[in-house]
Amino acid sequence: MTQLDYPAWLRIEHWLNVLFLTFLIRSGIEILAGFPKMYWRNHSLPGTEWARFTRRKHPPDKLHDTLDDEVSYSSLIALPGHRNLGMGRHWHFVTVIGWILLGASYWALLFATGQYHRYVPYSWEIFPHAWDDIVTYMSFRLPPPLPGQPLDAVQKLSYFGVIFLLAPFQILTGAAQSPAVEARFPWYVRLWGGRQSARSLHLLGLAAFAAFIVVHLLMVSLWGWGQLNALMIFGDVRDVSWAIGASMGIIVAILVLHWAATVWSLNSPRSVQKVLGWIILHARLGVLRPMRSRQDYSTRELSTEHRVNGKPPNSRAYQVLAVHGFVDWKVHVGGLVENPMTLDMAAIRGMADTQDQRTLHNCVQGWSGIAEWSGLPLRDLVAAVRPLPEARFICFLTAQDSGRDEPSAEGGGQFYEIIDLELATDPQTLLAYGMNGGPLPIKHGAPLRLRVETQVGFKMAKWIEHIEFVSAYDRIGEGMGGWREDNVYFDKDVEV
Ligand SMILES: Nc1nc2c(c(=O)[nH]1)N[C@H]1C(S)=C(S)[C@@H](COP(=O)(O)O)O[C@H]1N2
Ligand SMILES: [Mo]
Repeated sequence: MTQLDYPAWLRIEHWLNVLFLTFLIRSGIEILAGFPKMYWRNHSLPGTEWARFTRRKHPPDKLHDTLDDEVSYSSLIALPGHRNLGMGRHWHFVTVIGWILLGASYWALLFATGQYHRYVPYSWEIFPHAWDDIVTYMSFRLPPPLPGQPLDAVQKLSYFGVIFLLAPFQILTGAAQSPAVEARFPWYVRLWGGRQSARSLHLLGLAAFAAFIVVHLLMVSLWGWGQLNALMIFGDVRDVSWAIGASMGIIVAILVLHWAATVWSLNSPRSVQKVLGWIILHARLGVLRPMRSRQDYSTRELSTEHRVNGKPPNSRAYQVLAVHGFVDWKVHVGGLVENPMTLDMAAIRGMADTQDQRTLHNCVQGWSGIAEWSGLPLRDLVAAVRPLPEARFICFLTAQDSGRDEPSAEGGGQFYEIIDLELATDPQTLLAYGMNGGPLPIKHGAPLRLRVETQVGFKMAKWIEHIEFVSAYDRIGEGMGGWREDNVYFDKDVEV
């Protein structure tokens, strides 16, 4: 049998795992702060949460908008803390790429070197053994290791569970929260009981990881802190005091990295957004961008109440046009196109047969809802205006002025969002003018809003009045690809 020693790769990966896991946990808590309420059903209906991590309540009289749900956590638990969902997402996604690569190499090496014998149980006998071990621990004694093996039965089972069940579980429930994955494989999100159930399970997975870490540290101290540190540093027990020093050094280095990531994110979020965003973008475009939305929820699954993000335009012009159901609303479509157009709503409705789709909406904050959206497929509009070869992006300008309409938001100016022209080829990318069988309500973007079903909600501009085909966006706003990207450092291409 393989000798179950502690080869260098195992020791190195152990400490890298500490680094990645702690980054994942803190950035995950930052994401939780974006919407600190947990649900089981896709609708995330107010009042049906099974857990909440905020004490804040909202006055029921004003139009409730989900931005009001975001809370601020301390940097001690969240990366970076202080209400920075955009930064939390960047750290979570960049770390998860590293963690998945680490995990894949760990599994491969476990099997290639025979080290998997340490963790994979040989027989069902292990369960009664594990029970005996638990009883022994509870009487404050240490159980014997399994014959000829380094671990006792509960330890072996716990490591097996964490490495082969819990880690994949977190990756799979994480993937079930990606709008691109949900749009392309609606059965997959159903498998987890829906979007909110996947989110809840992901949080319970975090709780299981946290419990494992606490028990692991407790066990290491019970079994011999110095000796086990020596095994994890040098692979043998000769230099216990050096090993304790070295592992303390590694832990301090990890804490310094946490501190540096926090300070960098709080002081210079734009550069974090650019650097980490660049890494994440390439992973996304390779894996998630090719996914096309194929959603068709049943009418039974529609949410009775769909949450709202963003406050409607509070201008005289908008109010006046609303009085007559926006018959005079004009949408200018231009830029790098052969055939620019100015369309009223009747012209937009007349361009093609109305397409209806029942889809799951994912807000970046974490809530979801299902609605039926009706409108003009964006690709039909694209075909009608004929973009020039230089056109690469579509910019949606809206009638909403954030400073005027949403004074609590971090930033002002006209709300706009930019998508890659390529996203218009998705058959379910829609310019919606109807919702749930009626006209599009004002709070949901009347008279015209975008639906990009493979992306997160904030890309789907509401109250659209101008559509411009452009070759670059670096000189629009802060040059990050949209209002949210400019002002709250979200990522531009949000397939997760
Ligand atoms: N003009 C404008 N469009 C917007 C927003 C906004 O604040 N202003 N919020 C976005 C976000 S974050 C989400 S989740 C969706 C919410 O759509 P709903 O309000 O119809 O649910 O709209 C998006 N479109
Ligand atoms: Mo959102």
